[in-house]
Amino acid sequence: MTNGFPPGFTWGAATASYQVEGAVSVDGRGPSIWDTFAHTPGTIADGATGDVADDHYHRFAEDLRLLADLGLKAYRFSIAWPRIIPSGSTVTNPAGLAFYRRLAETCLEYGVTPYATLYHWDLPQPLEDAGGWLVRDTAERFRDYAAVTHAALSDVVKNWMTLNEPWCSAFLGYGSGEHAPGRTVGADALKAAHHLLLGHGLALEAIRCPEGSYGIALNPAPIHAASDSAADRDAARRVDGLRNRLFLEPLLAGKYPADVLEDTGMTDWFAQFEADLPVIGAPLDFVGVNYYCPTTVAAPDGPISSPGEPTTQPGSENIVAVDTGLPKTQMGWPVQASGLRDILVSINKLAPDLPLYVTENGAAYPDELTADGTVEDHDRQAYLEQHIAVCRELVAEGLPLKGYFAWSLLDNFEWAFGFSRRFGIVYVDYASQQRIVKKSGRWLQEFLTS
Ligand code: IFM
Repeated sequence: MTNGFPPGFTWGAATASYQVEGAVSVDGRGPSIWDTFAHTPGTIADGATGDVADDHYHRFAEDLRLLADLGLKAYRFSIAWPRIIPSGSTVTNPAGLAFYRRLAETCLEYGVTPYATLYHWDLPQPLEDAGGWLVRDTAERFRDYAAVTHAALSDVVKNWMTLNEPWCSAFLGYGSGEHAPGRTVGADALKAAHHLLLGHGLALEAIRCPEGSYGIALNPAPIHAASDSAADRDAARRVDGLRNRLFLEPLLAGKYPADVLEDTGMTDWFAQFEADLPVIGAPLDFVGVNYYCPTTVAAPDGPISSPGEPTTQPGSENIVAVDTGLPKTQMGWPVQASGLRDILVSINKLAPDLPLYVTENGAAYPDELTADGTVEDHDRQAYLEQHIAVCRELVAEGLPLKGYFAWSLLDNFEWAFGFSRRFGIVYVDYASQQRIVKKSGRWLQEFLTS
């Protein structure tokens, strides 16, 4: 037992391609929707782009050394589709595959198990130009990309995730427009969600082999009603439907939640695609949970819906998030570790024997590099301690929780927030690209090695 965790429990840290790699025009990489979006004025808080980011493309060996020194035994990274198939379809770029082979081989050299995610949001721009996740063809192209990538790397990478947080791709990308590609039609978010899930299912069909382990990383969150009133409880049902059940039910129970399709006026649209449900709901080897915070919601005073607004809540546009007084991270996200328990237990109820991983967990705080070169991020350490304690309790209770990945190994490009939010257990000085292990990283190291 390591600090109350069984010996086989996986400890890792995670990153994602566009957030850390940089080198956006190197070795034949094509443009992704995030290149286009970040270069569009007004989209990113500090006007930043991922052009250089952490320069992980060139520094991955140093970063992996650091990860291994921290006592971590697994690295969750994502593969950039536009490095592998720059135009999105047909022509494969051997240099892209070679990069991820070097990355995976370096992991193995350092005793670190690679966990690869095939899609952490960098859709090749030509596919967005052809309709993006609003068209079925993108799901099919994703299957082809997954097949080529898996065939080339499955001797060195055994753990695969198809998608990262399809809720974000669909609802932030196509509903609210806060993320690439920046589209803002509520109903489109649901269409995108279906094509993402279909892409997941088709990819799984194409890559699954007995030696590998295959899953998906979701970002479910507990949704609480602000009061016991029927209106607030209905608001919570609606938001829970969009955030959680729209993804968990087709994946784990083979059906879409009827109430969500009804609330959003999408019942007829989804009815055309019933035949996709067995593909989407094919058995998984694990589900990854990216957990940050719970949400509490209340019904609006007026009408629940204002169609036509940019929104992450189609059919429930006017539902409001309520501040319950919990401490918050720099993202404004309330800190409540028991939410991790709630979400893991609820997934376990849907799929009792399915192995679960916490594939992301962490917090942004305004870190300061002190004059003596340290980052004393007590809040982040406390956040990690509290959430890891919940994992320990759940494992002791017999929940099939198999691993925990901190988000993130490195400070990085936090999407619409640019570099203004730091989630790393390792500080990155973006000007010099120097890496400095934060106090939270040292704490984790001690926790894992003591
Ligand atoms: O940085 C993101 C990551 O890309 C996906 N999950 C949430 C993180 C923090 O916002």
